[in-house]
Amino acid sequence: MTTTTSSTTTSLTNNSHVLSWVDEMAKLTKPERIVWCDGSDEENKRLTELAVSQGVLEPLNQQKLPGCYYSRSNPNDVARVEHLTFICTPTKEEAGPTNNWMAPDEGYAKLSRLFDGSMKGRTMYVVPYVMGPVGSPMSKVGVELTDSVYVVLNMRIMTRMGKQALDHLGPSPDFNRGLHSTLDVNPERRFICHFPQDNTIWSIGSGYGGNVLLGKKCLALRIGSYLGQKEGWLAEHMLILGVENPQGETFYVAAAFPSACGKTNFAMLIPPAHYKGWKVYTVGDDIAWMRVGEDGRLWAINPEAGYFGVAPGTSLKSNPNAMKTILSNTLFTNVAKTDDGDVWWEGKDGEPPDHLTDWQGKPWVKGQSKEKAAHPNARFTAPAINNPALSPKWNDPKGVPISAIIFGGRRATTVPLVQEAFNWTHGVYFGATMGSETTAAATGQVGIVRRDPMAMLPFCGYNVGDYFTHWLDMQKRIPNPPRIFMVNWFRQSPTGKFLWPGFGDNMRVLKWIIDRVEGRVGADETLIGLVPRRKDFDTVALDVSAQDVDAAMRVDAHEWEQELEQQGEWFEKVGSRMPRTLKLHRELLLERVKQWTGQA
Ligand code: OXD
Ligand code: MN
Repeated sequence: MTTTTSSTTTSLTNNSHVLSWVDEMAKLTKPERIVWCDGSDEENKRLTELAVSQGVLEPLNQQKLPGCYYSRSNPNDVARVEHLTFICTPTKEEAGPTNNWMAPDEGYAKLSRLFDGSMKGRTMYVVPYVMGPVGSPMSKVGVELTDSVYVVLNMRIMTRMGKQALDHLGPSPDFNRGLHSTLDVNPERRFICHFPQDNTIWSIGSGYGGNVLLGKKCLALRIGSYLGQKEGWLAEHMLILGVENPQGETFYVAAAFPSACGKTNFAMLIPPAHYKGWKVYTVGDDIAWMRVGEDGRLWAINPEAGYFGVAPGTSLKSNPNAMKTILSNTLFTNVAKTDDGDVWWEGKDGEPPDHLTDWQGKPWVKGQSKEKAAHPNARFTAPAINNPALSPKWNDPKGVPISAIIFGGRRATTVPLVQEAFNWTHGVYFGATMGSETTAAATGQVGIVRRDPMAMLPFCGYNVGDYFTHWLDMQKRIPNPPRIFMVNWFRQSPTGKFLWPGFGDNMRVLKWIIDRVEGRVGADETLIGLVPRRKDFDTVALDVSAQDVDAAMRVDAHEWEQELEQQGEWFEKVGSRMPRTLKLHRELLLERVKQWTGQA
């Protein structure tokens, strides 16, 4: 071997645990050189220029979009790969029925064979990063070793990266060990393996964000949820927002929605015009880490420092704050490009230009090209500090106190626009049974519900039954718990029309939730939860008929009978670790519903 591997020592840290691990991984992957990332502006400039010279990034129009660059991924590598994502725990039972499992020895052996020499002739970047505000006791450090300059530049936006992370870590061995190589970007040699017991992630064969920005889904959710269970806190797939009322009081809410259900839009919501003096602030758009504070409330931080958002559908109508956020220092992946170096995607404002270069680099002509110009999962990676609605507390090491937790699926039927849980157990039940309908047009089975508990189906790093138990147990730790709500923006009429307009009008639902938290309004008790009394629900200047609002809010006992039966099938799938409390809770609800419909 004739590599000119540079020294694994660095002036950035003398943490012996970091140094010896980097050394060990370099011996395995055999890079030509090792570059330690300090996170400086100078480094960002240098690496951006390098990425441009290598064709990894293309500069966009710097007058219109200063500091913005464009990247195209391999067409075989455009999304997270759930079937190639593994939880490597000593037993299969620990990973549970919703995860792919591999034994740790097998995982290390299999991936070592692939990583062996995978960085020959390449640079290994050492990327130290903090998830969460620097100096916060709620934050965690990771170090990602990667041979992708694209990953480094994205990590710089998405995390607090560089020397600050090594300073935060000090001499401690407590950091996540992330190893990533793009190898030859071949789905046959692509694996995303998590070793929760070792706080380690090995990802190979992909260059796509969710698989390779290891701080995000891999550390902040999969490993994070495991650490949360062990250490008594919650790592959740939730946005965090603050709502300020005209009196200047701010209430913070955390909300879980499945991927691609508009979390970024909700986190950046602009209230309707008549909400004078109200303001919504973004703390985070994807992930919340929540711990009990000294005051007995649940406090949340957003572990991320940027947004890795879906571009298609983002417009001045759907999300004006996002459109402002992505005007500078943003990386775009797999969107389309205009002839003057601007970006475009389906659902952006206005008519598509006559001519574009599509996400695969091919010419795209309006009215002629059949394929979409941007990939449906095209992304922007944008710094949080660009967001005009960014909360002044987003970087607060204490986090923000959570008054309400919202769960929301994408349901065409059954689930009302909003309901409040009777108690903590019922709220956990909301989360555990959350789901979205598949259209399943190909098989004709419309209305099959894919359960996505707490929106964590692809992200829970341990047995989902134990995860439910952990949620139930958290009640003991939280003397002043948040109230729990369930929302559904996606209910449809029998003819398939959406009953609720969503977007900014979701403020009306948020207002009711805040009113409940403050004890300002009562609620009607139904068999399955507490729903708004019409007089308390704001419909001023709402462009929807009263009948449609009623239909969106309706609780139909017959629909619920079917729903509760189906929830039983889901609980069966969870298997032996499904908490008895939630099973009994389902039986109780079902029994009452059956009494109502006359079936009992
Ligand atoms: C995401 C996801 O990218 O949930 O945030 O898939
Ligand atoms: Mn997400």
